[in-house]
Amino acid sequence: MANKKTVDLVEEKAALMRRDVIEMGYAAGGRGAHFGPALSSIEIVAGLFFGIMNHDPKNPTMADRDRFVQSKGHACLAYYAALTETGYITREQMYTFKGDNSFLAGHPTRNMKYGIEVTSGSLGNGFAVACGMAKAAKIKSDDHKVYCLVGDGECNEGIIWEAAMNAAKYELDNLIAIVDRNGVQLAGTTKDIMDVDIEALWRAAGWDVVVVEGGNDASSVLEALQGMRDSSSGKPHVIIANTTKGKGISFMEGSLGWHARPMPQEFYEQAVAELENA
Ligand SMILES: Cc1ncc(C[n+]2csc(CCOP(=O)(O)OP(=O)(O)O)c2C)c(N)n1
Repeated sequence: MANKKTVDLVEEKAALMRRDVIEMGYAAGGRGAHFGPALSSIEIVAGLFFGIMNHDPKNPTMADRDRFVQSKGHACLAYYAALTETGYITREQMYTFKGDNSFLAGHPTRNMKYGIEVTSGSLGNGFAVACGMAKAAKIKSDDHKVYCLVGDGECNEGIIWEAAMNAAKYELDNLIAIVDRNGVQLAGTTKDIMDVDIEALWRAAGWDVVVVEGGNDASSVLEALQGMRDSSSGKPHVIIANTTKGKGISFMEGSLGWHARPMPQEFYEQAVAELENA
């Protein structure tokens, strides 16, 4: 069981991060933002930054820090919200999202000063980089972990399986992937686009697999993350977290239309009201 104090902290931070996602995305105006993909992953990202990872916002390059790679880079609003709430970036910087000359682009761009480990956004690539980082840690006998957030649609990418098999071959048990299984991609549901049993695929690739039914429940997510962090199975680990795309905003939940788009004022006001009354 996850410690109650940690669960409470992650829930509190998750609520703040949801508000940050809405604020940043709205401030981006006509440039739009990926709302649904960020909101489904909030408890996973909050759980990592506030409950699991060894990291220090005052020392982003600390040698033994755990690494976070957001392979589903289009969901960067969740990442930037975590960087804001932990103190890697200021609120003022947060509001520059997608602005001219901002370092907070529409997909994460490596910037170690502010805790952004890996450039990502071309789906699958971040995961392959994470596998390489875990292998590098093994070579150097470093004992930090590498956590990598992947989308369920992203699991359709060939590079995922090439890298996954490689990670199993090299027994990268310092690598923990979390699949945000929200069931909705860019142009359809994951079932419609490619109806495959990803649990079986990860197992066949040689990974330890755990499925979390409550992927938007802080306690369930923390328990799974702790279990994988403490496991010494000799295999890389994957948590398949069943989540809801757009979680927390009624008109975004399960919606293809809110994968990515601008947010008109009336929707912003409704979203803020819903979060304030949650
Ligand atoms: C290699 C590559 N192909 C296509 C895209 C365009 N794209 C951006 S998000 C997305 C859907 C991703 O779906 P999923 O992994 O399920 O993540 P979710 O948005 O549901 O969180 C696609 C196809 C991309 N970023 N990279």
